Amino acid sequence: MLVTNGSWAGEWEVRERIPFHVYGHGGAVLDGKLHCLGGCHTKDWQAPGKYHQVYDPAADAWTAAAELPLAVGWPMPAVHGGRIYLFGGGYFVPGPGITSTTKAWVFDPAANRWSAIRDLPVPIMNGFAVTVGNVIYVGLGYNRQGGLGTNIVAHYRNTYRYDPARDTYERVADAPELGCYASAGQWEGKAYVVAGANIEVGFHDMKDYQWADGALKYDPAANRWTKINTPRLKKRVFYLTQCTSSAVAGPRLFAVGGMGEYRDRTIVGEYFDMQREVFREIPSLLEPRCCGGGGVTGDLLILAGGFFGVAEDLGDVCEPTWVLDVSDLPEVVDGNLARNRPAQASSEREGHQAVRANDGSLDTYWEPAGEGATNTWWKLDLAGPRRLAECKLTWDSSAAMPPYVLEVSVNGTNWVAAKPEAFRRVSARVEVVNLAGANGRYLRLQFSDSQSAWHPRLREIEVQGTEP
Ligand SMILES: [Ca+2]
Repeated sequence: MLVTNGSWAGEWEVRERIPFHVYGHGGAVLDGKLHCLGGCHTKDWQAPGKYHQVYDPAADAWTAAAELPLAVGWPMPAVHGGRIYLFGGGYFVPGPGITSTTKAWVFDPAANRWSAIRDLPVPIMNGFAVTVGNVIYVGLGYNRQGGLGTNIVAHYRNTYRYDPARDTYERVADAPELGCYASAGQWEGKAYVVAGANIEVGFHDMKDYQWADGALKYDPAANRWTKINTPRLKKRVFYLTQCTSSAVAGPRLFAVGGMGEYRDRTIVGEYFDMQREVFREIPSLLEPRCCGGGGVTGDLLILAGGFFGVAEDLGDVCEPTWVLDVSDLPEVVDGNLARNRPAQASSEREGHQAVRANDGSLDTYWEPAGEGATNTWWKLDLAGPRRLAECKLTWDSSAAMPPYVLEVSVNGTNWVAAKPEAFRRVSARVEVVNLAGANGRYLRLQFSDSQSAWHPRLREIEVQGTEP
């Protein structure tokens, strides 16, 4: 949040346009190529097609593969054993409108052919499917029996284990909450789901979607789901990475773009770190965009299709393909770059020196001398250039936090302040500041409260980042 595009070695890059621009499609990566499956080609969200469009990032070229057996939107794809499995989705029924299906298929790239597999136990669209080991977990989403919000007859917490070798489903534990518009992934044998919303209401009344937060984790060994309550940087209903389990690189599960208010699409990109179970930011999108399907091939996160437009602009289906090199995202180390580094302050009360704020102990704190906090500052030298991720501040009291700014500097002379939206209160006394890949050697806190005798007591500051 300190920096925008340009400070990253990788930036979003515009690539060849998708031939049939679609939204509400599935995204699956197979053999280094992104397959965009189905989706709607016009503003009529009840008119999905059988599109099967394949993007090869090495050639920067799109080709067509065998069309889907059924024209669907919001299906659930997963990749297993060199094939794409596609579960459910919504198809158009004359009269009632778009309707969830139980149908499921497998795509064999060598034969360029789709074949039916066993039907889902219930009709599902807009849920999730993800491969873990030799099986595929599929579930959540909803059963829509017509185009209106009132035609959604069931939202699911159901989860099924599909065994590709036996072509069978087995119901496993229910998820702890509902979810749709999801990006899913696996890490170390567990499935993770970042859903855009908890429920689907019929497209236009955004406030009723129940925005999802945090993430869901399923542990097959224990047959147990867990809700992970770590907050997102921004809650989003219609992720641009929805309907995919391929937007994953190592422990990073990407949740990019979306629309959290009616027609208010976003440029915010983030990922869920499945290893550390926190959300972190990636460079912002080039334009606000939602409702796509994407995936990661090699080092590239690819976004294709989706919907543009902000505010009163109804928007339109979008054609540009965007890629981001995600191999260069900063690694967050388990450690504290601030600990015992040189610290200074505008003043120090006896026994509460500046270095007490980064001595690794919550029992000690820095406190300035005198009363009030005007012209008060605390400064840290990280002893070399660092790529910063985030900073955690533990204060002494939950009493009204003082107005202060956190600044970063490369040279100790020119300072850049973190924006207000970078600050996140995680408990009464603890704030986390998203530094999002900023480069710097020095950190400074500047206090400006001249209204009272208040003055800061900083128990500990911890800084996460990497040493280049
Ligand atoms: Ca301390």
